Amino acid sequence: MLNRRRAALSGTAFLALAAGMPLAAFGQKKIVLGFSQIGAESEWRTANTESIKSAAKDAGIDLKFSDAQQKQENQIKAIRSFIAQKVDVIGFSPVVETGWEPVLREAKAAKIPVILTDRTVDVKDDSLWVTFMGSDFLEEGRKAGRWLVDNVKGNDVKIVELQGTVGSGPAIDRKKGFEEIIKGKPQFKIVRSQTGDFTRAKGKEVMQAFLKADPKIDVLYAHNDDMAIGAIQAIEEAGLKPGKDITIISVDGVKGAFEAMMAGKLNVTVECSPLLGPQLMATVKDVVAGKPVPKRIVTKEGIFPMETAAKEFPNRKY
Ligand code: GYE
Repeated sequence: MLNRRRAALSGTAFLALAAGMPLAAFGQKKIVLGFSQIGAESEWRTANTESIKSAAKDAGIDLKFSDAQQKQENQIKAIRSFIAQKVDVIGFSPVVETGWEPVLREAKAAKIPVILTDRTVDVKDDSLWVTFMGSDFLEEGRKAGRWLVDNVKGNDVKIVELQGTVGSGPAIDRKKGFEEIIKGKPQFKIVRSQTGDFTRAKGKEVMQAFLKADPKIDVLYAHNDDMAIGAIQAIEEAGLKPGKDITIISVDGVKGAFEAMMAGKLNVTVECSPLLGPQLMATVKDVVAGKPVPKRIVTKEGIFPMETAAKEFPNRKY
C-alpha cells in the first residue's frame, strides 16, 4: 500500500506523509493570489495593504501584489498579467465601479475566480465575481447623517462636502446615505460639494477653495479622514477653529483622526475597517477548496464621537 502511494507521490511528499505531517507543510504547491490594490492614497489604504500582506504571509499564500496608483487602466493591466501567470485566485479593490466587464470576462474564461475586497463593481453579470467583502458605505453615510441631525442645531446649517474619488463605491454611497438622512430637513443644506480624491493634499486644496468662495461654513462632511485632516489645516490657516467654528464629520476611524479628535479638531469619525486581510485569505482558501462562500461579506463597524477618542485610542489597530 505504502509503495503504491509512494509511486504516485513526489519524494518530499512521501516523506511528509511518512512523518505524519500535512502535505502543505512540506512545500506542496502554495496557493497563488494575484491582488490588485488601488494605490496608497490614504492612511486607510496603507493599513489595508499591510493587513493583506501580513495575512498572506501568515496563511502561507503566495501573494503577487500590484499597486495601481489610483488608475483603473493599471488595475486592468495587473489583472491581465495575473491571468497570463495563471494565478489560482484574483483579488482586487476596484478604484471605480464601472468598466470592468471585459477583463472580468477574461478571468472567467480562464477559470480564475475573482474576489472583490473593500469596493464593488457595477456589472450586470454577477457570476463574474465570487464574493464581495467590505463595508456598507451607504450605512456609513447614514451614520454620518444621523450624527449631524442629532448633534448640530440651527435653522440654517451650511454644509460643505469633500467627496471621495469620482465614480468610486464609497464616494457614491457615502454621499447617498448622508443625503438620505438630511432629505426633508430643510435646515441642512449642502452648499458646496467637490472631490478631494480621498487624499490629504486634495482635501486641503479644495477646502481652501471652499473657504475662499464663502467662509460662512457650519459643517464639513468629508468622505474620509485624510481629506478631513487636510481640510483642518486649511481651516486653521484661514484663522478659524476646526471642530468649533466648523463642525467636522468624517469616515474611516484611522489613528490620525483619533489624534485630531483628541486635539478637539475633529468632531466625529464613522468607522470603516481596512483590516480585511485575514478574512480575504480564509476566503481564498475556501474558494480553492471548492467550498461555497457567501456572495456578500459585510464588515462590522461603529462610530466614534470626539468624547470617546482618548478612551478608544489605545485600542485602535490602524
Ligand atoms: O474610506 C478611503 C480610501 O475604499 C473604504 O478608500 C475605502 C476608502 C477609504 O482611500 O480612505
